[in-house]
Amino acid sequence: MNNKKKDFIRGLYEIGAVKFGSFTLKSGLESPFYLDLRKVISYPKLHAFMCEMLIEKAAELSFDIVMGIPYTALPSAASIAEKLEKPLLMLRKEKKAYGAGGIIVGDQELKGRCLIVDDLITTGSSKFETADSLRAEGFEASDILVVVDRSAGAEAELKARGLELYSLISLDEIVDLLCADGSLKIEKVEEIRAFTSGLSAVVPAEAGNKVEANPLTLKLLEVMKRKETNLILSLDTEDAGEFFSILEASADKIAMVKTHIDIIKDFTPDFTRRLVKLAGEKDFLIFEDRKFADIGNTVKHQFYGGIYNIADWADCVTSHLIAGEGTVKGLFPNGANPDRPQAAFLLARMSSKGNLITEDYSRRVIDAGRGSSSIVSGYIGHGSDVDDIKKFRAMIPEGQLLLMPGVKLERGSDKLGQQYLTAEEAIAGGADCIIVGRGIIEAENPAETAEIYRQRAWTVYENK
Ligand code: 5BU
Repeated sequence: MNNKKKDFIRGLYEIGAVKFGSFTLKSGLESPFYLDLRKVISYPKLHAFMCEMLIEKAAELSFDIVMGIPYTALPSAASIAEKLEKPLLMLRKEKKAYGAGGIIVGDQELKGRCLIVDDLITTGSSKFETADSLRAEGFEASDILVVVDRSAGAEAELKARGLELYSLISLDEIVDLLCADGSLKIEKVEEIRAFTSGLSAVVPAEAGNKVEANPLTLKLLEVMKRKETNLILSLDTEDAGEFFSILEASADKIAMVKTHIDIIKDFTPDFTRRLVKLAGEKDFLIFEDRKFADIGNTVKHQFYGGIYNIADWADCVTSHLIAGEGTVKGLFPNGANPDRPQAAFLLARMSSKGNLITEDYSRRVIDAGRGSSSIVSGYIGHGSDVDDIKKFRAMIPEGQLLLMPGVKLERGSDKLGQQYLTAEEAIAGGADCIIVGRGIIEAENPAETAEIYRQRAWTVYENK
């Protein structure tokens, strides 16, 4: 190891950018070390030193554009671009979850071969995503320059996807030097090695991306299997008579019925009594799409009180997380009730055009839902195409479900911004269930049409 590297590693240790102990990562994994390179910009000498090393490395490579990845790497990317007189572009952090909208900050007309500059590489999975989205925008993405490579051998996987990795230092080098310096005990070194080698090179975050399915999830999966259906009928009609006439005719085809109870104009408590009775007879679950969004205390009243008394009859409900986790905690203040499986599905993405949900928001919803898996059965999501849904699905833990509205037999949209994928696309992308409303209830024969949706979705689901 050359002296520059040694000085840099010692500098990182001194400012506390490298820490050893026990840290809970976003994925839920316990890590014996923690790297926080965000601190470096606050130490001008160390930062300048790091940039100098990055510039030296970058000068050996051939590229047209420096592509900075937010946020940590942006100052160093700017420094490289300036010194080597190359244009700088930045990848937008708060990009829309999917659909239109630029992902690049800088001159939108610029295209060419870019050097992706980031602070860290761990599994490589986020780098694949970055390269894919840059390629989709018409860039040539082949070289990645990072400060620290803490990957458990992501290099081979990167190469297979046409990406070359360059780094200033590796986690092994940090550990070796600090151990030799006496800053790190040998037992800790072994713990770190065991931890990194245990990570999968491709999607290590997903190594811990697993939760135990809660009782409501298991109940739903059992109904699906028993009835061979992953169709959720969204029975959005205002008339109770029509509601039951469609439901009775289609009940054999569905795993759940989704209600908007507040649109029933002739609602009486008899409505829900009849609904629960029918659900028992015909073996389907009841899903009230209430989209709770308020503070926990208000949500508690909305769920357990009022004229609808949703908690009384709904097996599951939808909830936003915009107000924070208190919303879901307000739904189930005592956690899961072992005698009555009930759970929420969180809105991680929506199907409507122009919705304000960002990728970061979706990720945070899933992180929160993972942490409350005993009362969160999964997520509502959507996507622009099969690949987009697959990427989204990869964030969702095993043991939680993805339900997808905005589904019809053909792609399309309605006049108010609803966007439709096909049933096959939804399931091929990784949705567990499709949610279909007007595609069925406005059909000439809703029950026959429900059967078509059931067959199409179930066939793809079974083949997976
Ligand atoms: P449609 O008739 O199939 O378009 O009805 C879709 C249903 O799913 C409707 O009840 C919406 O309220 C619900 N929905 C949705 O369409 N998109 C979303 O992102 C969410 C719910 Br969340």
